[in-house]
Amino acid sequence: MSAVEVNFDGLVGPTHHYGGLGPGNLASARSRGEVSSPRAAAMQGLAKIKVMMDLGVRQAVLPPHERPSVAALRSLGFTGGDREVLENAAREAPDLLSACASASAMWAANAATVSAPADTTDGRVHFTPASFPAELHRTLETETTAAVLRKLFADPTRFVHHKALPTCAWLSDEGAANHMRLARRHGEPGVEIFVYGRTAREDGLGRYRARQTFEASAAVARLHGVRRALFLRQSDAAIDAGAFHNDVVAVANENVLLHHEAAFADGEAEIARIRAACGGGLEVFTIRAGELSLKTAVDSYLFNSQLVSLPGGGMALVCPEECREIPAAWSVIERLRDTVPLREVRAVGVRQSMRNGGGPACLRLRVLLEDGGLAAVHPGAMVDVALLARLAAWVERHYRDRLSPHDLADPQLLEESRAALDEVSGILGLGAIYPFQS
Ligand code: SUG
Repeated sequence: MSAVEVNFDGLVGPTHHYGGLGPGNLASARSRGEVSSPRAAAMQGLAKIKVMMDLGVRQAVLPPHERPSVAALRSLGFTGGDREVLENAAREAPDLLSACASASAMWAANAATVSAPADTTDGRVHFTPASFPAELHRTLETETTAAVLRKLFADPTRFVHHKALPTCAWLSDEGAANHMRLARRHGEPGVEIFVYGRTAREDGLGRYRARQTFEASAAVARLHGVRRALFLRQSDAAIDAGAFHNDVVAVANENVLLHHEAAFADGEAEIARIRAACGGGLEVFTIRAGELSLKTAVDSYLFNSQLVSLPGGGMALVCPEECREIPAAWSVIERLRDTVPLREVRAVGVRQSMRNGGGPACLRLRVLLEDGGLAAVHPGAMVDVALLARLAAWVERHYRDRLSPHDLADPQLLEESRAALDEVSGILGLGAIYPFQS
């Protein structure tokens, strides 16, 4: 089977702000309360998409979600008209307002876990939207994500959509940020690696509570009918250093695994298990703490680079700009150039997202599709140069240049946001997908 990878990037929404909402996410905690620029954030996301397209990688987009979610605030007991709901929430519970206004759906790597057709027993692509029981702002994403994925991947002969796992601490699931795939090539059967931080009965042992449970990972693997699934435990040291998702300390593509030596609980033993499961041809690049400390790995987000296959062969590493500014990170990349078959290295500036703990890889959901599957994807979401230009003009028209958490109660922001979303659902040909449109 031949297959291509399509990267579905989350479009940054008009309410992008710094709420300090991400547990164990050091950048998010540090940025809390700062003034954001939704326009710059959205443009940086589009610029990254352009870099990927120039490399020959297929790109698609996922729309932002409706924020602030007045419906969510109402479900928390705020009453009256929209303006009143926002005002009361801002006065009585500003953190709830921030959560209900978060543009976090931009981090599409968390939208769902996706299994490749070559890995599943029925040969279809399987999707399970993430449930995020640990964070209010993220659990609000699940319903819209599920609806959007069903629209984009509508053909039941090729795509299977599972319901998100029950929203409870035992089944804490944060999607593809804790999921990797290794195979000789995209189209060949592979090993899907599910990385978890704790088991259901553990309370989270370290400084930060692990976000993914083994039980959630195992349930997703079962639902998807993954033939060869491997479950690895994240190290507490990595979680405590700020690796709240596995994709902060490891990245995989085809037959290449790049990881920090402290990424997994049993270090060498876990790598041996991966080698045994994958058989020959696997290339593992272990970055030692002596070369790059865990702290510097988290500061630079080196492992949150996108490692992608190029159409002409070889791979590209699309890293955050921050890697260029941190000498230890850049020298790792320089060394990898000579060892991993890296034909291209590109540094992208996604600083607005990085300040909330979202690097290049967080902003995209990888979907492997065989040829027929690619043709079956909703065409309106596939990005070409014309769509990219339309999206840039749309951002310019609708997005604010500055936003502070105090602005979230501004009823005008709600209006602006709805106008922007109404237009983008039309641009992407998605029809009515938002509650305010019905
Ligand atoms: O879940 N940040 C996100 C970042 C997600 C990054 N994704 C991956 N690693 N794949 C999170 O912690 C911060 C929002 C705020 O503070 O306003 C936030 O939710």
